[in-house]
This record gives sequence, structure tokens and C-alpha cells, in this order.
Amino acid sequence: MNDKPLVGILMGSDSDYDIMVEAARALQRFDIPFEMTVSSAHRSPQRTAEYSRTARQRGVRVLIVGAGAAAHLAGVVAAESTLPVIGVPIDASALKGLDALLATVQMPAGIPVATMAIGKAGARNAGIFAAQIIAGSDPVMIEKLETFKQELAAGVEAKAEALQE
Ligand code: RP5
Repeated sequence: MNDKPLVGILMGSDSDYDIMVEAARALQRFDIPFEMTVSSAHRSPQRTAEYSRTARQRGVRVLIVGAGAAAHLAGVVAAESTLPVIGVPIDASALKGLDALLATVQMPAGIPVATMAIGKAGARNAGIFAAQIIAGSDPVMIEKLETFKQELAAGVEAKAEALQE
């Protein structure tokens, strides 16, 4: 396995870490190397632009971007990069993540952000979705994705059986 990061996980603040670590855990499940850092669309716009512009040349193939409140980060990253950007809205304000969801998903035509659910489920799905993008037609990765789906189904079977006992 190439240890160079294939996925970049970016979050608007270190306060987003407990959510965004779910994306990292999902990538670890598929043995996909990643990098993780903090940058803000509003507080550190130059750092955000620099990170976004250089990600592809560093070998990164997918960007996962999480932010809360006025969550412009994923959109700004998508504006600066030709990599696919997966957005994770985070519950970080009185509006419980609805603000971040709308800010992340309502992109103007031409600058797509693949927006996940609010919070931990969204972050986990972002990691899985990144794995699906990276898998392409690689049989080893496809096998890992199929095994993962089988494990999900087996988990439901086990819960159904437990209910019958
Ligand atoms: C957003 O504001 C961040 O992504 C975070 O979710 C939220 C609050 O940031 P902190 O004030 O905790 O740094 O930009």
C-alpha cells in the first residue's frame, strides 16, 4: 500500500474533530492513507486556498471537508480544486447543523460539493464514499467494499435474531 495520503480531511476548527474522526475511521477500515488538518474559510482563507490548490499535486485524490455554522469551507475548497469534494455539515450552532447543511449543499452550478448528512453519520459516509471513489475498478478495493456491505447485513441479521430470543 502506498503510504502517501490519497484522501485529505479538512475541518474548519479543531472543535470539529470528534465528528470528522469518523471519516478517518472509515478510511482506516479500507486501508486508505489520509491526512487530516484544520483550516477555516473565514479565519485562514489563504491557508485554505493553499491547501486546496496543492492537494492534487501531493497525490490526494478526494477531499473530505467538514464545517459547522456558516459552513462555506467545502464550497471554497471546491472552488480552488479540481478534486472531488465531499462536504460534511456539522452541528456547531443554535441551528443544530441545518445552517451548515444548507451552506454546504446549496452550491451554485459549476462547483459541486457532494454533501453528506449532518454529523457523525455524514462523516462516516464521507469516508466510505471516498473509498468508493478511490476504488474505481481496483478488484482488491472492490472486494473490501463488498465485505463491508456483507458485514452491515450480518449486523442486521444478528440484531433480528437477538430480538427473537
Ligand atoms: C466553523 O465554526 C467550524 O467549522 C466550527 O464547526 C464552528 C465553530 O468553530 P470554533 O469557534 O469552535 O473554532 O467555522
